[in-house]
Amino acid sequence: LESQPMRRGALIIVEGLDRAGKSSQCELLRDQLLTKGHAVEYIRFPDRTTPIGKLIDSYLRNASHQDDHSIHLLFSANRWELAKHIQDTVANGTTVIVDRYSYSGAVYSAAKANPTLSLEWAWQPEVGLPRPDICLFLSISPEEAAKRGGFGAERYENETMQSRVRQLFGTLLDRQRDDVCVIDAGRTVDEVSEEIVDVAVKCISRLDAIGPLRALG
Ligand code: Z5A
Ligand code: MG
Repeated sequence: LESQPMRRGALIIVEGLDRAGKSSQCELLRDQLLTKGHAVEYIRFPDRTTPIGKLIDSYLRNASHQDDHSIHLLFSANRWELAKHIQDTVANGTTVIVDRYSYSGAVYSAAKANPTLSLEWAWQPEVGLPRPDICLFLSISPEEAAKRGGFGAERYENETMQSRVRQLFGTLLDRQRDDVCVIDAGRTVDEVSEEIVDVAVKCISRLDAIGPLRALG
């Protein structure tokens, strides 16, 4: 019997504003892909379980202070510590779904309007990380997001940050537009999920044309 060559998994990033439904949709996508017979792993950033992740968690809960550049590099380091795992998992045929990634990383830090922390500066530590085969950006209006509950108690959950984040996401996603698919996340959970599963399945079927996992530039 001739053995089939091993097909790699896809790297699917889910991004978006607060309360856009990223985590809900990542779980639904994982379940749908599993039902269709794909091997899937779901990871989220920040990964608050690692030693670096614990520093990030403390910072986000306002339990500790960090210099803006320093915390930015910790968020990035939190991705680098999982980069090899993502590469190996994808190479072994498992599709990896990631809840927030470098896009959130660059945008939230740049939204602080620190004069020495531009979007360009913030993107640099992300260069070389595994590049998504597709980045699904869950787009939602401030009005629609507000209907899903008020701001939480974490550091960036306020109006000023959120409106800057919205604007910066626009700039960054335009620059990375080859990888991005914008999803209208203001619809019902099921409507959004149906489109996401459809885009993800198409992405998985295109992997032969894409070739091996690429790196962010
Ligand atoms: N951050 C950073 O600064 N740098 C980085 O590198 C990274 C992150 C990776 C914590 O992230 C903070 O870290 C975040 C960015 C920063 N700061 N802020 N602000 P996080 O991912 O841990 O944050 P989160 O609290 O888990 O996610 P979220 O954005 O607030 O929510 P979500 O995952 O997009 O949504 P959800 O939890 O799936 O749903 C929210 C609610 O809406 C929930 O009650 C759902 O039941 C409801 N929902 C979901 N979908 C729908 C629809 N379609 N209709 C109606 N209601 C819905
Ligand atoms: Mg979430």
